[in-house]
Amino acid sequence: MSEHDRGMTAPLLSDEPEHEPFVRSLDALGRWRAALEERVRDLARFLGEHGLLDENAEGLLDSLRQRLAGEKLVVAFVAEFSRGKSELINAIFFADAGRRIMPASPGRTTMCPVELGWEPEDVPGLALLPIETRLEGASLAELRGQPQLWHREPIDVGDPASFAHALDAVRDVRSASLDEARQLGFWSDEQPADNPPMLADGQVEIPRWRHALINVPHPLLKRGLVVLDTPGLNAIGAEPELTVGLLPSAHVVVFVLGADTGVTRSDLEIWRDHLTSQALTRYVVLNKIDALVDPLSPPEHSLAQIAAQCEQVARTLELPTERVFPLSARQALAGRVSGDAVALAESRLPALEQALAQQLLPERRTVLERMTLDAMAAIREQVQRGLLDLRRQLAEQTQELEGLRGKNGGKVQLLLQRVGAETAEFEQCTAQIQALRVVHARSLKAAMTTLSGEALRGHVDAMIGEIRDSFLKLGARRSYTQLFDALRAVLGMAQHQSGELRELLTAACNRLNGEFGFSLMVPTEPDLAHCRDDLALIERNYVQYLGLTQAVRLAQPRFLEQFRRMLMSRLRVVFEGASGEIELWSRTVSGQIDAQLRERRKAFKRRRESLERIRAAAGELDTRLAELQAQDQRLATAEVRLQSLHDRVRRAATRHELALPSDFSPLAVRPPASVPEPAAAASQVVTPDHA
Ligand SMILES: Nc1nc2c(ncn2[C@@H]2O[C@H](COP(=O)(O)OP(=O)(O)OP(=O)(O)O)[C@@H](O)[C@H]2O)c(=O)[nH]1
Ligand SMILES: [Mg+2]
Repeated sequence: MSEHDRGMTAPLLSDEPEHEPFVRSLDALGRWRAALEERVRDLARFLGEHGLLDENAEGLLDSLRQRLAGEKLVVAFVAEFSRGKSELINAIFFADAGRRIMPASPGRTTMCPVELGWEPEDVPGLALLPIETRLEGASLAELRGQPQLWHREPIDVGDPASFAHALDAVRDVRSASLDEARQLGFWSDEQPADNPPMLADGQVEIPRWRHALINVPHPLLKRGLVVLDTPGLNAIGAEPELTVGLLPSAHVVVFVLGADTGVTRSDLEIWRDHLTSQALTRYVVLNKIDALVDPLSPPEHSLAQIAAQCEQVARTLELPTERVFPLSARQALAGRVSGDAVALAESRLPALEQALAQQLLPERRTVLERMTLDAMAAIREQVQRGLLDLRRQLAEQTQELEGLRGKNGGKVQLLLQRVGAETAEFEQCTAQIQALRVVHARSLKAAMTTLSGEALRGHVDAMIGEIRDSFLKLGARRSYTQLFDALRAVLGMAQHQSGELRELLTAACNRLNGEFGFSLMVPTEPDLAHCRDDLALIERNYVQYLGLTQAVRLAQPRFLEQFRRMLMSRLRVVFEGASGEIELWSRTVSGQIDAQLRERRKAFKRRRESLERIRAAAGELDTRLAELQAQDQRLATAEVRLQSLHDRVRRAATRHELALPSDFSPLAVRPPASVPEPAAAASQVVTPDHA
């Protein structure tokens, strides 16, 4: 059946998500995140309304909410040409459209990486980055922020036929002169085997686009899933960005093989060159098992053949057999579209979906849960301290006023003098605080310089220089290892500097607490161990580009430059993260000082004002005391409410019903479009918390 001859059979992207296993589990994760995000928002709003949200806690809550709401889950499909990646994506994600959405039939090769996702700020549509942008050397990440460079086409999401038609653009090619093809990286005189065939007029065919972004409000994409469809090997080789940038940042890679071809040499090359990193969660699909069915042999025969082939694949790729999924994407798509449960079961796609649902989502959840609980603990401590401080001041003031009952005007005058003297005494702290600020800023700056972008660039450029100059690129691997040793030392240095800063701050704060009655507390400096882990991960991820077999590519200035940019952008994230943590931590201390200073001054002012009012009218005393009591009551209520808001966040975070829906069955099949399915399981997973 061709792409365009099928009518609209079901609404695409209906808000009621299709209840396939993977869909349901992802949906549950999405709901869990949304519920949690809402609880965090409640808490933030409450803290804000009660003036309990200092800058630091606000930053913490903001970034937590952003990650809960916005973090993407990237699943990449990688393979040699024509193994069935696009068809597999259709079967898993777009069967509810009732037709084939991604182009996937003979001769309809995907020519550029295609990223499917949903950004609600943008309209549904297709954005295509022209291939010529490669000449400028800017990385994809940089170009994402430049909308004027992208060619845009809106998509009518209500119409699957026009949606599928728009996606045809990912197959676009154009002809180019040999020179241009060379410059764009599609023609290599050294490795002619991968070159595109030459046309009659001496030109060659190259992809028209460098990257395609498809923005559609698909139920899964709306919940933060990003699907990456990649073109075959040739294009992978020509687009270092894909392998250096996009694949390492994917959370899961699905590597597709064809049962009709087995593991070919070029399949193995892709696997070895790009997918051996231990950091990736990898699944292998042995697609097209329908091709192994021989009508003349008994079915057991082809089953045994499939099993044997899986064993073989697992051995060759050095993976456990459980990670190899034999299936037929074509049969699965057909089965889903026609509502044929038997065909879907025979396709064996549900086993892959089950594995993705069961292993992947709980993993992501654990990461987010830990992050939320950590943030809650930090905020709890800060806010609690602020509240305690406020209540203590109220108690002191109440006590002072209680002492005034039945006293005469002279006594009030005396108290006013005492407040004046105490204020003056207290204000002596400002000189000390000022001096502390100067030393603090200086030490912080030293740590920031250690971790700065310039320092990082210096190290990376030195390595690139060494590689560029090294004869036959023999020393590339060594320069690379040295770079990471140097970067580890940099992190160690920053850790040491922040330790020193903590000692300095602790001593100063203890003095302020002792002399002026502050209740300052310096939290432990951030532990940069996880940054070292990130560094190790990047090191492992990219080392494969420096082997001897890569010498030819390393010799290309364009590749080396892109490699440098990619490495810089990944390392920058780690270093900026580390320096951000140190800065935030150090701000909690200066923030505390500012806040307590402000509060204390306010308290002195309040004391003075209430005494003055009492002096003016004796009857004020009782009113004032009642006011103080009411204020304290409000704070006490806030404390209780805060506790319950916190508990709600924690409960929402640790809800463990995210397991698969109870009626999960790997053989679940989409019912025909006309039969409404109860929106059961997913909504039971996270019931709104009205506590
Ligand atoms: N028999 C059979 N053919 C399949 C199956 N899945 C895909 N195909 C066919 O294999 C060919 C390639 O499928 P695609 O999905 O376009 O493959 P791809 O990996 O995206 O290929 P490129 O975009 O060229 O890299 C098409 O003709 C599909 O119809 C399957 O499960 N069984
Ligand atoms: Mg394809």
